[in-house]
Amino acid sequence: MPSSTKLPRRISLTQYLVEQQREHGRIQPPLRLLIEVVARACKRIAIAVNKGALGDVLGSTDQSNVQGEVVKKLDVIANEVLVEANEWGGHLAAMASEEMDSIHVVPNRYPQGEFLLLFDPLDGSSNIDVNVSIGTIFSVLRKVGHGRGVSEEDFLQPGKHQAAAGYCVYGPQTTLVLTVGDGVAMFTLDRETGSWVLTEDQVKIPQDTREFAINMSNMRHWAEPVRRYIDECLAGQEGPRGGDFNMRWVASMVADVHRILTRGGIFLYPWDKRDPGKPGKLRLLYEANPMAMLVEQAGGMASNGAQRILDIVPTRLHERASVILGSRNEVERVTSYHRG
Ligand code: AHM
Ligand code: MG
Repeated sequence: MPSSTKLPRRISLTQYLVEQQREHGRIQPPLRLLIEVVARACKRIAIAVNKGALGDVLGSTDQSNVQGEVVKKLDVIANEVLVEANEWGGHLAAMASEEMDSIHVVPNRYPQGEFLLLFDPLDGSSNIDVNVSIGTIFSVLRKVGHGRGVSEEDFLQPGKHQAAAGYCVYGPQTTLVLTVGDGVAMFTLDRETGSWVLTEDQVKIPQDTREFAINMSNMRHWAEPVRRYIDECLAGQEGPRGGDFNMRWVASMVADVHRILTRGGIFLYPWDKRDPGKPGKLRLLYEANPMAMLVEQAGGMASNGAQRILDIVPTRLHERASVILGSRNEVERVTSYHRG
């Protein structure tokens, strides 16, 4: 008898989502469609990122965005890809993006759905031209009121109400990381077949870590609790922590958070004294919230020093937040220094 060759069981993103729908009842078909459309858009962005100089996608435009930052060509391309891919499917009411001053309501010619999609189309913009990992971050909310009208106010929900969140990192591998509220799953893009393959499920962040990520050049501006925490890490074996710490800073939040989800660590982009009225650098709704949901779903912690990031009630679409996230015991330590 010929022995049968068994193919390794590969679970695709579609299959994972169908199982989330069918077996766990966690998501409904419109949310499944939404996530698949975002994932498909990320594939297109990955192709543009990979082409680099050959695709004439590097460099800056002559515009700046609502945050006053110079807009790179890939920021614009990624934003357009995400908007175009998502506006016609009937699953969305509106979108918001780091690269758009105000919300983009689904045009009247398309049916309107119950979800709101928020994204940073190309995070880590300073790394685009130097061939270092960058990514797309996204967050999904439910529109609370019924009827066709949708306004910026509908987006001002605390992160704990996110229906799904994730990011795609364009690095040596293209990886989609997703939560629909049932843990964190990672999918690697198989370039030959064009499909997202589940390569990690129920990701768990180790509770302890000896690795921190922070932009050290801002040290002189930090608040006392952050300074104390990093000083203690730097003191190493001879200091109060009794052990050496390592520093890693990619300057792409997606890449830094991906490392933390993979092997633990703590990431800080805290409030600092340069502009005291500004809560931090990173944007709450489409950077801090989706990352906080992923980190919490993986057993980690995400705080702004005073409260859980997912509990912050936003007052503005492009609001910023102080961000401290990652391995639970280290984030807990930094927040205890803030309380002290
Ligand atoms: P961006 O969305 O304009 O790319 O800015 C966000 C990025 C994060 O990815 C990263 O953590 C941080 O800004 C890097 O800041 P810095 O330039 O201070 O290193
Ligand atoms: Mg960005």
